[in-house]
Amino acid sequence: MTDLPLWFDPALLFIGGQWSPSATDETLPVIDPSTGVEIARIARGGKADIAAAVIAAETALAGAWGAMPAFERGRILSRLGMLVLDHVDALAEMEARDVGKPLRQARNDVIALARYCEFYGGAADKLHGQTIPFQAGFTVYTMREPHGVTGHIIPWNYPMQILGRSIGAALATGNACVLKPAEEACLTALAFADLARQAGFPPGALNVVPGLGLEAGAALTANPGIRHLSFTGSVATGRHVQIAAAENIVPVTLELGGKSPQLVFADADLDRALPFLVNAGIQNAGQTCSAGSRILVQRSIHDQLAVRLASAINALKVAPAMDDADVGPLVSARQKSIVESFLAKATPGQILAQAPLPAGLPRGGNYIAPTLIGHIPPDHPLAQDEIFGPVQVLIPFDDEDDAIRIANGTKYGLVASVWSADGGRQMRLAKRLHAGQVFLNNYGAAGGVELPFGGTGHSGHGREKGFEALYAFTALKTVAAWHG
Ligand code: TXE
Repeated sequence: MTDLPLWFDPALLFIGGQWSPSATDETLPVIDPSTGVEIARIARGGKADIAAAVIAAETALAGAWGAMPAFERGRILSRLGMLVLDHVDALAEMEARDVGKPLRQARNDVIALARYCEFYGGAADKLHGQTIPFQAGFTVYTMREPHGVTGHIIPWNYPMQILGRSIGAALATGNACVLKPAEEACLTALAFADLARQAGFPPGALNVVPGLGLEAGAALTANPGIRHLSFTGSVATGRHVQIAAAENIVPVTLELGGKSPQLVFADADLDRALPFLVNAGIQNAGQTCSAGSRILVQRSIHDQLAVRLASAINALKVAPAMDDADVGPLVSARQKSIVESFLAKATPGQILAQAPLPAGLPRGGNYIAPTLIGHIPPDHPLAQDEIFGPVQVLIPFDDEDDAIRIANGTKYGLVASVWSADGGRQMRLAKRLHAGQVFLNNYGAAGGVELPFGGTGHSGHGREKGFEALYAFTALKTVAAWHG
């Protein structure tokens, strides 16, 4: 059925180092978002498969994986990074066809996945405990231990990057992982599992169970063998995950997206800012948790920036993922209808720009015209809610206080940027912005795997990426020895 560059059977689960059908033998379709055509089938994992994966992970921890020294874990992870790079073309095409991501952007995700493997591979043997000065007669020290079996539920927007940051840190610290990829995006997760096998991870260290959220996902969050949960996705599902984690008293890391502001002051270098302002909103067709999807602009340059943004948005090219244009289709017909229902909230006068969709796009694809919206108050739903499509909103502000009031005036707090030549202002605003990451005269720092990432408020809690993630995936033990 498929002409995808697959070297494994995507209709199988990866549990305990083996490929097998789901317990029910059921499968789900893989739909190419660029065309609407079914291109493969994946397994529909469920409760029994999750239970088997958790047992496989526990077995790994009780055996070779649990006994493996940190440097060796790191060496295998680094080797996995090399294998990912060796497969860059196949992985990029697989991802582009699976989720509709333009090929170049898919390729960037492969490189990022390799970087996570390198970074966490190198960090595996550098996570040290401390000695603590204490009373006479005692020696006290701390050590960091893996939680045990960790559960990972990831979305479809950046499958490889999110998998890399979560699984990379968990494996580096010696946990055994059960991964439930999003039903819309399983191919690269399965490919990663096979590359992990090739790199030398023992059976059960990494298990991948595709399936639906309400089936495999819910079963994973409820399984009492899971000792840590990490979730990236919607606020609504994140709430379910946190409740399930509470039932079993396990720590949970939640990354739930946002409505991140970009603050543009009159003294900003607009030539530098413009490509970032646009790209932070339309990259991956706007389906980015950290999308800079609210552009707040100082009133004196509002009209000037509106004109420049409109012409940049109007010039964007939309095309099927493999044609590698600026913007591809949205991941699914469901996501397209979510974005359309947001766009229906704008009056014609509020649409400042809309790139034309070219004639001849495949009829079954989930294409949305990149759009710039303005003349809306900061409390408008388009300025408050995560749209998750190629839609930018432009809102004026008067001064720093006004900018902060608007910027911090949503339920989210993931990322923010400040565009200004004034160093004092940059420092003041970096302190006052409610966000887990603040970028000064840039946006996203090219995705740096080294940089801790996570949100406040409804954007979630806990930190991923960088060294911080290693702390999250370990429990600290204090040993107090009395020796007189
Ligand atoms: O997300 P879900 P959806 C936002 C974005 C988007 C909206 C809906 O605004 O429009 O969410 O997307 C699994 N127990 N983000 O419906 O449901 C599911 O199988 C356990 C932002 O796709 O959160 C998938 O693997 N798991 C976000 C994952 O959760 C469950 C990225 C995400 O799906 C489950 C994606 C359950 N009950 C969407 N229900 C970001 N932060 O970047 C679903 N899942």
